[in-house]
Amino acid sequence: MAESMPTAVKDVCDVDMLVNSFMERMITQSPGEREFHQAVREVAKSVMPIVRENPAYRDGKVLERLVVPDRVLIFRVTWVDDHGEIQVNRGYRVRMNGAIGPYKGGLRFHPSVNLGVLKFLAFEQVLKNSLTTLPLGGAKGGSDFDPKGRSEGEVMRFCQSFMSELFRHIGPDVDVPAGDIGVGEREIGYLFGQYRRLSNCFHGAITGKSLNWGGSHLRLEATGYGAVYFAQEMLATKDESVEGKIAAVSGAGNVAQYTAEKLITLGAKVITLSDSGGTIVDREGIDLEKLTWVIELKNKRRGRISEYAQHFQGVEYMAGKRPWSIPCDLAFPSATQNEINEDDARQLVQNGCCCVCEGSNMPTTEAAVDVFLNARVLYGPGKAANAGGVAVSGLEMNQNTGCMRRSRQEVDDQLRGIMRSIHENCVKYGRQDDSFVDYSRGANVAGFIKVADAMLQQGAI
Ligand code: NDP
Ligand code: 2IT
Repeated sequence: MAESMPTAVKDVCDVDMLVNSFMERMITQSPGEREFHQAVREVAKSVMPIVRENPAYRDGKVLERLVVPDRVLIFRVTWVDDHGEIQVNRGYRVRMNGAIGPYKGGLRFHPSVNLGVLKFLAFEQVLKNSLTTLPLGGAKGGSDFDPKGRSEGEVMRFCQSFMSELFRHIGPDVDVPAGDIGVGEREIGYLFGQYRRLSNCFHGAITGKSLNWGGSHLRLEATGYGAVYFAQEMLATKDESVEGKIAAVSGAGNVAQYTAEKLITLGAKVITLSDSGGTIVDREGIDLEKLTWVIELKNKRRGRISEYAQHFQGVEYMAGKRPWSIPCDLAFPSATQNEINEDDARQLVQNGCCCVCEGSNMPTTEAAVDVFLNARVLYGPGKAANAGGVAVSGLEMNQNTGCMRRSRQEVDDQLRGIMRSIHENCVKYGRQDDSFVDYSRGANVAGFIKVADAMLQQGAI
């Protein structure tokens, strides 16, 4: 049967077989870690042809090594709530790969956090950090602590207890955490305060710090702005721009807020935001004034997005729903993983969406990615499109080392330059024979080659 197949078809079958057997082994070694398996499969499909053709990668077992963390820290976080009751959470730091620089990646505080989720995030981070052009290894950490409904005092005590263990494992040349879901400016402040107290050092062991104590201009905005810059680059390949386009954004946190702000500034009409309760649809468009209200609602009052529909007129609230049924030209998933499924993807395509740009990490399921690629939609995967956040973290690190601060304009220019170079790299490795760019493949291959080469050069470790 295989012998009568055309060479190209046989090639695809061979690669599929290699991916399947690699995945089987990998799943046996890390059972039950569903999101991690999903993230690895997506990358393995892209890079397997290169591994197969390159004996150094194959014999060096680079892919096999990449899916086993360099080290995993798991620790107990004990703290006392406002009622005097002892609470116990789990803390984690997954150091996935340190071949190209000190470990770097955010901390997530959310009840859904477990080892598998953090391994998927750390794995994505390795390739993302490689794409940024900066010398950063990949890690992720966090806790199953849920900040929702907790008082300021409880959040502070939790952060202090978490850092009381983590502080001995991090440092500016070792491992540099930052924010992610549930870890924003407030939590970074408490975490850094405790780090400084215990380590007796004031240096850049954490990024996302406030501007007046070592932070960088634009770190707060960087992920959202970077995602829009990446969308601009993708659209430019079709002589298109974001101006005048209708955009659906999911989430209402850090990434969603600054994605929306940049889109509005560039003349797009942003019509949705969401949180874990549901989606608001404002067909008039969310302007900068309304967005300032949302930022105050989410960052200060810590309220629900449903309140937007009560506060502003003519706004629909879709309880328990995500934004993807609403017709739009551009989609910016910016909340969490697996928030676009196959049906959502079909609906987006049917409604004429031409560009999907991922602010969140792995928001699109495997089947949904295939829908976008088959429909020839401009699809910017998270590890490329949301790399602006960690890139400006890298710039914060080198400003800390040099005891200096770059201007907002300088950082913005660097961020744009980095997003442009990530886009170029994706095009280089992702362009197909029909000239369609598979950005997912491009990002995976470009990110992989740099880390794989460093691993080979550093020997069997
Ligand atoms: P925030 O905590 O600031 O905001 C998260 C938003 O997503 C909230 O609106 C939250 O709603 C919603 N959300 C979280 N979990 C779920 C869920 N399970 N179902 C539905 N909605 C959910 O986090 P960020 O904005 O920082 O992060 C958003 C995404 O961007 C994540 O995937 C993160 O990994 C990624 N990212 C973040 C970067 C950063 O620098 N912060 C950098 C690169 C990527 P609710 O308040 O109801 O929970
Ligand atoms: O997913 C991510 O890239 C982040 N949460 C940011 C990591 C960082 O170190 O700034």
